[in-house]
Amino acid sequence: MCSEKTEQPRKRALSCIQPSGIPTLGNYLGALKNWVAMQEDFEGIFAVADLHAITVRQEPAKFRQQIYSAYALLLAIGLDPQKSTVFIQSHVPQHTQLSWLLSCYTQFGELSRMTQFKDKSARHADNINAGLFTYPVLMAADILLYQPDFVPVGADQKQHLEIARDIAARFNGLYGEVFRVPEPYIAKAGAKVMSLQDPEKKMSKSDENVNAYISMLDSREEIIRKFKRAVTDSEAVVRVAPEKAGISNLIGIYSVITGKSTEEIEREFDGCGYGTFKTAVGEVVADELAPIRERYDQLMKDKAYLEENFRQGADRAAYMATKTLRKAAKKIGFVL
Ligand code: ATP
Ligand code: LTN
Repeated sequence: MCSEKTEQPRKRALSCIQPSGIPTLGNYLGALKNWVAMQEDFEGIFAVADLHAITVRQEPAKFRQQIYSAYALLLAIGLDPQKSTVFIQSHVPQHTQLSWLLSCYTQFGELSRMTQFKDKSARHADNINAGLFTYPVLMAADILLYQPDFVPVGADQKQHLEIARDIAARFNGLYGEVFRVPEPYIAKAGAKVMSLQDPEKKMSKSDENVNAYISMLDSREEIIRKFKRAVTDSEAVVRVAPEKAGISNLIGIYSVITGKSTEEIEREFDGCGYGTFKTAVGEVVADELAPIRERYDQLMKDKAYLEENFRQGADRAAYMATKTLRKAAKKIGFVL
């Protein structure tokens, strides 16, 4: 007798990245690397969040290039557009449509508490636009449209994920089970990579100081040079400690890439100066990023291939998104 094999449906993971500049080592270790790892066991849905990026001014030609570039990078790190749905947010209009609906179920007060809004409005004081304020509602729509189980993000996005969960629960409370309430998936290692120039701040691709971050497309020489210039302390002992934020950050980076524990690293570099350690960190990072950069360069030469994939990705995404949007609209009472 042959026994019927019952396939468990795979759990869904969804995440997005803004095309607001070339992704950094922080984006890679905090988010992107996990997306690739999850793609085997999860049904992956990954997008370039271009609509989010215009909450700060973008120069049109450069912005267009950054969108292509972000999409190419997603494929270059190993996301397979046949296995996962990889698309560009603005190609699926259901995101903005659901965002409007959800904004009517989101309180002004809860949006006012978002730390990213407070930070960004301080940094862009001349352009505190409504989009910057309602950004978390669009992000909630990005997520809830696809009914994911998990959302893999860096630690800085935890608060945005909480509000998405609150909005979903509130909507479900009013109308019944419309949205799945997703869990954040924040890997312990690499969840917060800090700036190389100010280790109290997170590494950010929009930092004005290029020495503060490693871009995923930096050359080997640039990577090593930036690590050599990284701000540390004067003790010259390779160990993790709260008062040694700079060196602790470098140990964290070295640890995620090599898989070695903090203790192993402290032992390996016992008695070595910071110079030796910084060069070692630079080398492992350069080795990790080199093949990605090579694939990226090839992909950027083939716009037709990128276009074919992001169109297909958008079709697949729109199919899923339409179902959820219609369900939500019907519950509210719209005539469909
Ligand atoms: P910006 O720096 O322009 O504000 P960002 O890099 O914070 O943008 P995204 O590009 O949208 O924002 O981030 C993509 C993913 O990378 C998110 O999951 C975010 O949590 C993660 N991430 C961003 N910076 C870091 C960091 N320094 N360490 C770990 N993860 C990070
Ligand atoms: N807000 C995120 C990017 C983002 C996102 C999302 C992440 C937009 N939509 C949906 C996860 C799920 C950021 O700035 N890092």
